[in-house]
Amino acid sequence: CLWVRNLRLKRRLPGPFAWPVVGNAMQLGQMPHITFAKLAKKYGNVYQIRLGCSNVVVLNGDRAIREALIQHSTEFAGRPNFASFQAVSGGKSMTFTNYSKQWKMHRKIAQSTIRAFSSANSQTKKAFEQQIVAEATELVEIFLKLSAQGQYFNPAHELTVAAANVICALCFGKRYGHDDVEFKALLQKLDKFGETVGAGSLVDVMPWLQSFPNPVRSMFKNFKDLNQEFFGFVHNKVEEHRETFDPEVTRDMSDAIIGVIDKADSDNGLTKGHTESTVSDLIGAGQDTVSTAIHWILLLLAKHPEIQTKLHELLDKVVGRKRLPSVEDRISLAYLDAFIYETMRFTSFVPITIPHSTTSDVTIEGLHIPKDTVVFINQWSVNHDPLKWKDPHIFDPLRFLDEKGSLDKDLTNNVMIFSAGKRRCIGDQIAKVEIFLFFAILLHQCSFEKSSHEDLSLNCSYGLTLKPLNYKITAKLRGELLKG
Ligand code: HEM
Ligand code: HJJ
Repeated sequence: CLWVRNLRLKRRLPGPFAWPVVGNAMQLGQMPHITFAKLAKKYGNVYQIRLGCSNVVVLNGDRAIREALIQHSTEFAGRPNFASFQAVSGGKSMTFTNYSKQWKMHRKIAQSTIRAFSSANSQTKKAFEQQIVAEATELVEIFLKLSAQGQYFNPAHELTVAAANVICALCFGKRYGHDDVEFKALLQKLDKFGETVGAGSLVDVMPWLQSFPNPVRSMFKNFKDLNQEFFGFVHNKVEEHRETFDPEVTRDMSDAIIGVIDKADSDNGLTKGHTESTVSDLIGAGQDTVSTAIHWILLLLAKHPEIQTKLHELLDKVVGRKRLPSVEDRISLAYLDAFIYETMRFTSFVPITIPHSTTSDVTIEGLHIPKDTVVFINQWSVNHDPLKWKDPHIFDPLRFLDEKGSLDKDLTNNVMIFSAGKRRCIGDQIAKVEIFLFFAILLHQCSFEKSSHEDLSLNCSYGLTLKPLNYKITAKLRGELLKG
């Protein structure tokens, strides 16, 4: 009977030949998501590779990924027990923790905290938007300073500070100046976070590399150090909040989380360390993703001046020159949203999700995957599937607009960058508001240009997020400077 079952279920997973010791690690290349999409053409959308001592199943394309993450949501909701994941937030991160009853509780708390401070009522909504406007207008001034006498600059650091300030204002009720050297240095170190936890990183799959000096071991040591420093920073801030905590007055997200985790009467297993870890997950995610999105937007604006001109004309028609754009203008600015969706699709700047693992045996597209298998979800392959998108390699925001100039919701829903299912991003709503407002205000106030003798390249560094490599632009003020 067992024998019959094995015959029926165990169609071996397809995949490339794996070398002894390293497996397929040497074949991943600079951009693993592109290699994975190429392998899918040969082996199908579900196949297995070997990285060091881990078997990894790679899922590609809309159908296989949705079958896994939505139809089999619980089976694919796990995270692998990687050593690097243990180094994040004192091992108590919600994001880097395997599926469990306690994790479900933790995620609910993080989700409802985000909702409470961004969209729960008109007052929190307004305060959140106001914070973004303040950061965006300050960013405009800084960009104009950096562009004095037609100079060219790289916006990366200023964008991280601006995005970090929005999420720090929500979490701590405090923002940091662009000239705060300690804060800037901390953020600069965090820049390397994604290289270690991104899919295909060798830190977790070749444990023997930890026993003698080599680049992978230094990467892991740096990763542990930066997490300790960042967690220490968040811990100090949360401690200050504990000392001045008043159950009657919830000042910010830290207070709210202290209120539900530190002071919980139910025995949910969550401890004080989970309070800090919730805050560091939110700040870590909030500064990295939103700044990367705007970084790509500025690069693509400078690369496509004809599109930028159209966007300027639209902003001047809908908003005028007497006030700044606001979220209320969003429905009339569908072309801006189309540009944002096309940036997310085209760059797929989170090309592969955070690694998943299976929580039990599961069958996908007729293929059996055992419990505790590492799973990579290739979002890039969904966004570049030629059967789904016409000329996927071409940047064209208009693909998202219908004849009436409205956003085509069926199409925008097909862009996969926030993942799907039980591990779907919980910051997608605030991210979209932030990106829209930053983009609209920067563009309303400035035009962005590349240097005439330089063709902007789309080269980027690989990690959890893809970041553009050192390009330079200049900002020119359009008309009068407005304040938030
Ligand atoms: C997880 C994308 C912004 C909080 C994720 C994941 C992706 C993602 C791909 C992994 C999902 C998976 O493993 O299947 C993005 C993108 C963003 C963005 C593209 C911006 C454009 C944010 C923001 C926050 C946030 C602003 C919060 C302030 C989280 C959290 C998780 C997560 C807490 C972990 C969920 C879990 O493991 O259960 N995000 N994110 N994200 N994101 Fe985002
Ligand atoms: C981080 C980027 C970090 C933590 C956690 C503790 C919630 C980036 C994508 C999704 C976000 C998923 C989450 C990550 C939180 C980051 C992340 C970074 C420091 C952190 C795709 O992860 O630059 O620094 O400290």
